[in-house]
Amino acid sequence: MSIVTKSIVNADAEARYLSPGELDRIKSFVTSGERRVRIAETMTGARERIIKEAGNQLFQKRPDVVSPGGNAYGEEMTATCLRDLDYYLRLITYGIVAGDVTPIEEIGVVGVREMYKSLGTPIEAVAEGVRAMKSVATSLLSGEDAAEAGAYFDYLIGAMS
Ligand SMILES: CCC1=C(C)/C(=C/C2=NC(=C\c3[nH]c(/C=C4\NC(=O)[C@H](C)[C@H]4CC)c(C)c3CCC(=O)O)/C(CCC(=O)O)=C2C)NC1=O
Repeated sequence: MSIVTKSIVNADAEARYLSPGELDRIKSFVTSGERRVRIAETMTGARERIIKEAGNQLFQKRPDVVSPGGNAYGEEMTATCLRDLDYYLRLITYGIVAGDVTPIEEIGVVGVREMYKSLGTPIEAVAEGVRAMKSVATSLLSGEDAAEAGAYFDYLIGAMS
């Protein structure tokens, strides 16, 4: 849910007008809209490069995950691992457009620990992959855009740590 929908739902539940604070938050959401959409466009357009380079960085840092016995060992498992990175990059673009981490949280964070535990996937290595995506993605963005996007990656990394 975006901040607009959320504020309206909350206000209507109390049959009241939007408060000055809510209008303020909506204002900053609207003013930052063009920038957030631009960031999402850049990241969406560069998704293949971001995933590929981040994957290379991850496997260099954590060769164990792609070695015999590793969770991402073998062509098929490595592809599944990169697919997970792609999932997370997609969720981050949702968050950036919504101006809110809720889509990332609801789709990709709730229950993630248990999920990776049951799959035998080391979650700290997934977080390392997200960190690598952050570094590749932010290198494609200007300073202010990089800082804005970085916050969403940081949220996800924090949720996995
Ligand atoms: C959009 C929300 C969403 C997420 C996040 C998601 C994750 C997800 N990753 C999975 C598997 C997997 N995930 C990985 C990922 C990795 N292994 C490693 O060692 C690396 C550190 C890491 C890559 C960064 C691997 C290798 C598997 C396959 C494990 C197996 O089948 O044994 C599975 C099990 C089912 C499947 O194989 O598709 C799910 C559900 N699915 C979703 O719908």
